[in-house]
Parts: sequence; C-alpha cells; structure tokens
Amino acid sequence: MKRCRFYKYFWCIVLCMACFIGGIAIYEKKGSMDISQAKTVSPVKKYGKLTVSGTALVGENGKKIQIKGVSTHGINWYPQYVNKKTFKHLRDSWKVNAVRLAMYTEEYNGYCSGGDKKELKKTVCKGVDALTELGMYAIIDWHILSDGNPNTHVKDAKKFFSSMAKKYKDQNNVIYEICNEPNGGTTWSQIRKYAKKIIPVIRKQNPDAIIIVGTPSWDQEADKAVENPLSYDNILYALHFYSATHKTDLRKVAKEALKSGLPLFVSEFGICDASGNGSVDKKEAEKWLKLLKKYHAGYVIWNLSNKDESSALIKSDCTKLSGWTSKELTVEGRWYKKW
Ligand code: IDC
Repeated sequence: MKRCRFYKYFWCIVLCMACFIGGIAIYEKKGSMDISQAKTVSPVKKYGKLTVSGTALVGENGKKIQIKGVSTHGINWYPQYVNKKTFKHLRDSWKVNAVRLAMYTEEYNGYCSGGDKKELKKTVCKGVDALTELGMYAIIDWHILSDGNPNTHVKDAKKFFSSMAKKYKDQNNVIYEICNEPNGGTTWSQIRKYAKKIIPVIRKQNPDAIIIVGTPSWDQEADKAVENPLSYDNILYALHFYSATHKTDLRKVAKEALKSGLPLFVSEFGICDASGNGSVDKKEAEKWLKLLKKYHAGYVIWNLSNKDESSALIKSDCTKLSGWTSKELTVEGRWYKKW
C-alpha cells in the first residue's frame, strides 16, 4: 500500500517536472521567434511616412528615427551597385535604413551634360523600386557639383522632380534632395530662389514629401539657413563633412544650427579628406556622429563603389556587389559597418 502511494507521488513529480521543462522550452522558442521576427521588420514598415519635428524625423508610430544611410557613387559611373541584392545586404548586415541615389548633373555623362537621360532615370527608378521592396528609405539626389549654382539647370530639375514625384506620389519612403552642394559663390538667396521653384513641383504631387535643401559653400553654411529658413514644413537642410578636413570649426556651425532647432541632415560625409581621398580621421568622425545622435540628425556615408579612393567603401580589387567580407572593405567601409 505504502509502495503504491510512493509510485503515485513519484509519477506526479515526474509529470510536473516534464510540464515545467516543456513550458520553458516553448517559452524560449517563442522568445527567439519574436527576436528573429523583429529582425525582419523593415524600417519603412516600422516607421512609415516621416515628418520633420524639431531637428528629428518622426515616424507614423510617433517615434524618432535617425537615418543611417549609404550613398551610391555617381550612378552615372557605378550603376552596378543599384540593385536589390546590394541594398538588402546593406540593410541586413550593415543595419542601414536608407540609400541615397546620387545622380551627377554636370560631370561626365551627367544628366544635363550629355548623359542618357532615359537610362539615368531608369537607374534611379530601379533603385527606388528595390528600396521600396526592401522597406528602406530612398533619397533621390540631384547631384550638382561643377555646375555650382542649382539655377544653372533649373528647367531640367523641374522636369525631373515633377516626373519622380508623380511616379512616387503615393509612396511613403521617397525623400528628395534637390541640389547636392551649391558652390562657386552661390548665395543662400539664390538657393532659396531655386528651392521655391522646385519644392512646389514636388509638393503638387506629394504635399508632405520630405525635401533636403543644400546650403552654400558645399553644404557648409547652415548658419545662413538659420538666419532665413524656408517657409515650408518637412524641410531638411544639408550639411556635409569630411572628417579629415572638417573638424571643430564646421562642427561649431552644425552645433549652433542644431541648438537653434534647424533640422540638419548630413546627406553626405566621409572619414577622409574633402577630395574623397587621402588619410582618414576616425576620431573626428566619431565626434561628428555623436553630435548628430544627440539631435537625432541623420547621416549618409559617401560612397558605395570600389573606386580606388579612401571614400569608397569597397576595395578596388573586389568586384563583388554584396556580401563583402571585412577584408574586402576599405578602412572607411569597415569602420562604418562596425559603427
Ligand atoms: C567625388 C568622388 C570622385 C569623383 C568626384 C567628381 O569621390 O570619385 O571623381 O567626386 O568630381 C563632395 C561631392 C562628391 C565628391 C566628394 C569627394 O558631393 O561628389 O565625390 N565630395 O570629393 N563634396 C565633398 C566631397
């Protein structure tokens, strides 16, 4: 009789233990599923349409998002990197949430200097469509440089942005950068004049689109925009730095602008010198990124190519378009991925 009761308790205890262990296993499995599922939630799925609020971008979920992106080199010269597999690798392995599609306007094969307009537009659209499928933000960059003053090609710009905005008017992931780096003495009032022509063209299609506007002297005079900002919502003002050249002085301009509440956006930066080449300065770059983090201001690194220059992310002897090992990345590439 006693022996019988002992067995009854024994099996009861075994059953309880089995339930307990099984419960833990199910809980852990569920937990790990949640983690892996969280990984596959794309940036656009999570944040949706963005609006500018103070110095930050805010998603539909009410949360701030800091754009951490990669810029292509000129798609006029390196179109091979504009594809879904490359961008997917950047999203999943580098945790990049945006890609800037840089289209030169005046340089060799530029959109306004003899380049194949149809082909260039096709490449931009291929990039936007790939990013849309991946749930990433797309920045369409009208990459003026040697043209200096954006008014030089204002007619072309109007047509280009009108057709892009028409095509993407119902999308929540497209950001328009209307002039890369005004330079050559172009004043803020000339940039404003240009912006007032282009912004309405985009906003006619998409009334709340996020638009990035360049500032004088290669996007370094944010103070001019602080003095006389544009009277539109959802505008970001560009500031560019190359950390081996631009240090405390330019950072002071950025800091003052951010402190005053100007929504700055670093649509291009490098950790080398302003030529896109030369030695790198990681320490200065980290000081920059810490400042930007404090204000939730986004940044995009230059450049996605294997050109033989320090600002390229991929080594020149590597022709792979994704899945780069750290040995196949340049110093800048390795640093950014790690950061
Ligand atoms: C550089 C490229 C280089 C190319 C040159 C064309 O890295 O390969 O030959 O443009 O003129 C910028 C510009 C960006 C520059 C980059 C580096 O926006 O187009 O790219 N830079 O010089 N502003 C500051 C630096």
